[in-house]
Amino acid sequence: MKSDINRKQHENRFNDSRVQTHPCYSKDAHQYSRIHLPVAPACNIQCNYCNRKFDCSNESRPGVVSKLLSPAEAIHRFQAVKARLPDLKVVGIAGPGDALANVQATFATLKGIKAIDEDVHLCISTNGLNLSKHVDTLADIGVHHLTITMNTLRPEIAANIYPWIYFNNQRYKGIEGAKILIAQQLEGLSLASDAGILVKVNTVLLPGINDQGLSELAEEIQTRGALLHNIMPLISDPSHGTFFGINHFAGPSEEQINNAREVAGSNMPQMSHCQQCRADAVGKLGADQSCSSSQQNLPVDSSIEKSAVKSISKSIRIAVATSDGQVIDTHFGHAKQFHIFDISDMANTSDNQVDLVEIRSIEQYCKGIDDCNDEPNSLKNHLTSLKDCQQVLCSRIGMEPWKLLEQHNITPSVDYAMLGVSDSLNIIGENLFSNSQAKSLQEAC
Ligand code: CLF
Ligand code: SF4
Repeated sequence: MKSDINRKQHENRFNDSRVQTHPCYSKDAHQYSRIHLPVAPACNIQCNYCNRKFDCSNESRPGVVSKLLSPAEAIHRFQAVKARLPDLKVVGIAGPGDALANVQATFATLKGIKAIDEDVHLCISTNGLNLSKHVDTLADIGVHHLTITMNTLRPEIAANIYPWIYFNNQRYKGIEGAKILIAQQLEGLSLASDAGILVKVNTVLLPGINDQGLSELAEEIQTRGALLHNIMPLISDPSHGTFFGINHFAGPSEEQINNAREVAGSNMPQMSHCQQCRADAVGKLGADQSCSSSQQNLPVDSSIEKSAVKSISKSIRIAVATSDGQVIDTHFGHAKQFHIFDISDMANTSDNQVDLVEIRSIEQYCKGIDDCNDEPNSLKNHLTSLKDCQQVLCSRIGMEPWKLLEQHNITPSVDYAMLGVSDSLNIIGENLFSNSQAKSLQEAC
């Protein structure tokens, strides 16, 4: 359903106190600070202006990397920063991947923050692919500010920006993927607006690629209830390793940005004070105290904060064959994807940290009994794809792949078949690192 908000109503929405106290939504709210909590590592699409080594470029400058936090660490960071910055008004989740490709961590963090501070604004940024199915949860948690990055309404243009998307457990490429992404973004925008969420739309201006059609984009998002439009310049540097950077696509000049804002501005109010901040930004816009680059700005006597920045002493990478990310339910030979996790032993604490690194797609090599093929050659792709992992968890596995994995120093395991992913990884972490701590104590003696 389209929201169809007329201009007068639209203008009135800017009087909302939730707009006037959010520094991104109102230029006049510059006295308020925001914090980004980097709890969302994975992403479900590929943008040609993004290199996943760096933060999500839909809200961030490429070329800077945030240290991931678990939800518990993120909540601790918020408490420590709030004690130092009483004007902290907004908590945002803007990467380093997509907030809604990491819903467990995103929702746990937002709920935890809301439980300790009812007044703070909760804000997330997403590419929109998973938005429609999570709008109700976001509204229930109390998220009032949402950014969707939408670069075009035209699939033939989008196919040049997004080589693939990953949706409902399947990868879609080119025009097919572009159509799904655009449809999901539009539906998510309408649902979020209808739920009373203040939606901002970010658009990365890509000269020669998406500069045509900005007017129709602005008109459509206005009709569907978006409040604000933020046209941001492509930052394209070959050293960032993005597709556009390596292939020397140029970012827009100031004149091109101004023209684009003028064209889109006839339909949508334009934001012009965006700082393209990083996924762990802290402070007022334009006066950043980003966490990992200036830890000295954090209170030195805060034991909470110290635990949030504790360092990793050892880690192990594990591939999990799971269809839904919840249960280890997939036969090794039937897996079309592996969830890749890092379990880290945190120095000087008894904690382990479990982080989802990515969902890695792979060609299924066994398609049933008639096609079952345990030949070493058919496993080459699997071995190459999993070569950075030390363990594989699955529900079942044949003898031949078991032996081959072991020969490549990857330990297969069916010990956790049909058990929860998260519980299993926690148990493995405890077993591994408590043993290793005991061992290193013995060696020290
Ligand atoms: Fe962060 Fe984004 Fe929320 Fe602001 S940033 S999630 S809406 S709290 Fe703001 Fe930073 Fe620009 Fe984003 S200046 S990159 S628009
Ligand atoms: Fe990168 Fe963000 Fe695009 Fe994902 S949505 S590919 S993290 S820019």
